[in-house]
Amino acid sequence: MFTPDDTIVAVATPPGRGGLGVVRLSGPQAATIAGTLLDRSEPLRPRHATVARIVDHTAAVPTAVDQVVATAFPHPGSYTGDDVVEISAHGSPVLLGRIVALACAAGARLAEPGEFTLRAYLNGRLDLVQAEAVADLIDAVTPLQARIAFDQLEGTITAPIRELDSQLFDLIARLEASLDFPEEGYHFVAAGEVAEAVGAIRRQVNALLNGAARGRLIREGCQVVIVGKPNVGKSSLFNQLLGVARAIVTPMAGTTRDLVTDVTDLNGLAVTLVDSAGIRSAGDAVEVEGVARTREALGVAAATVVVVDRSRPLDQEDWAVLEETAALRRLVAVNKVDAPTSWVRGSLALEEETAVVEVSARTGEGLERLRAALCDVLTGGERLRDTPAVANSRHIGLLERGGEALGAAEAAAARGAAEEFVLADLQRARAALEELTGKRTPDDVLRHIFERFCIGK
Ligand SMILES: Nc1nc2c(ncn2[C@@H]2O[C@H](COP(=O)(O)OP(=O)(O)OP(=O)(O)O)[C@@H](O)[C@H]2O)c(=O)[nH]1
Ligand SMILES: [Mg+2]
Repeated sequence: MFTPDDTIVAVATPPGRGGLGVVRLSGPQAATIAGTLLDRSEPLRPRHATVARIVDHTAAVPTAVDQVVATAFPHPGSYTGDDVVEISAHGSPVLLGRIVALACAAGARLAEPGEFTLRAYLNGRLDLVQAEAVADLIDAVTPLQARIAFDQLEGTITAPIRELDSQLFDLIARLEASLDFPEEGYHFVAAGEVAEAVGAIRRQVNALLNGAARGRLIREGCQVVIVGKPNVGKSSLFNQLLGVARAIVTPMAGTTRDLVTDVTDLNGLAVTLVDSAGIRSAGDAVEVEGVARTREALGVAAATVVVVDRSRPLDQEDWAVLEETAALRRLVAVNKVDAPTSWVRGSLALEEETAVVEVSARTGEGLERLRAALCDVLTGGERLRDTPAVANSRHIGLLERGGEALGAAEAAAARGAAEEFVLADLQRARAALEELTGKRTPDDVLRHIFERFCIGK
């Protein structure tokens, strides 16, 4: 995986047909290989879009394959930090495949998934946090996810970590100097000063972790299950929230028998909505299995929407569902408010803090309120627009590890422990930060991170 000396090639645009498709070459031979594919005698002018033809010289009679625009980006000022040539061809998988094959015949190797970004990291164009941001940006399904990923690419983590690392480095150097010249009895840094300096760094690490839980929720998305007794309008509500008629809706109780899932953008959160079989004790074998699956989904969901029908009296089955979900993070949707009312809201007898929203899955009334209330339940009421810096569990784990080591160093310094002890904790903190940015990251972690990419990225 870590062989940066050869020249790699891949289609950089998604599979399928389009107006354009881009083939990317990266490595020391990129310009030479592109030269053998293009019908031009002189080399490509750096950073200039050049119209040219791709010619297949491996055929018995050289044949033109496509008209393209080729751009050369000499090292080190390219995406990967290698010499790069990008060839914009017409977006046909047949053509693009042929161009890649011709590049391979001329000496290139097919790129592994994520290898372009891996090279950018190995060549120091991006640190590890930024390389991960590229993957997140490509994978984003909501604009908010894309924004957090782009901020991360722009350095919301990289810049403060670099600053913290240099503060740590300075402190470690002064402590080591004090250790190296003990006989002078001179300390390059006073004991009280050490505790204070470490405390300042620790607080900066903690500040980065502010909103980390919300960041993770935005980045990873979450699952929300819609439950209720049969026929209350779960599937209707599910379809409304998705904006498409995904699940079957009928007037018969027991319509939905299996879990139906789909992803929706809930005010910026990527929420996997799960429509479930109505919870009731009677029913055939299929329904029993459906209810078992509903209970399983309830176990892993971040939140639950309990649907009740206001056009019919509440009954034992409603109470059973309300009781079963009482300990979960939930919201109660009082559905069918367009129909004549059969009971008043107070009849639910819920504790004060449970969010109750009146909706009509038929008319769409109250749907925006339901979305907002669900978002509040998921985020604990924190505003999603204030985007947190940290969203990735790897980053959160390492920052916590760093913060913990700094806390230990601070405590050791405060009680006047020998420099060696303080230093050991500071080195641990520094190692955590260096693993975060990839200055010192084990190969298996790197492999795991770059596996997420697909070919051409
Ligand atoms: N008047 C009115 N009828 C609704 C509303 N929501 C759903 N219905 C009707 O209620 C019936 C049941 O709706 P579904 O969405 O299938 O209910 P469900 O909870 O998924 O039912 P099961 O899958 O059988 O558990 C259908 O006839 C819907 O048209 C609403 O807001 N107002
Ligand atoms: Mg249903």
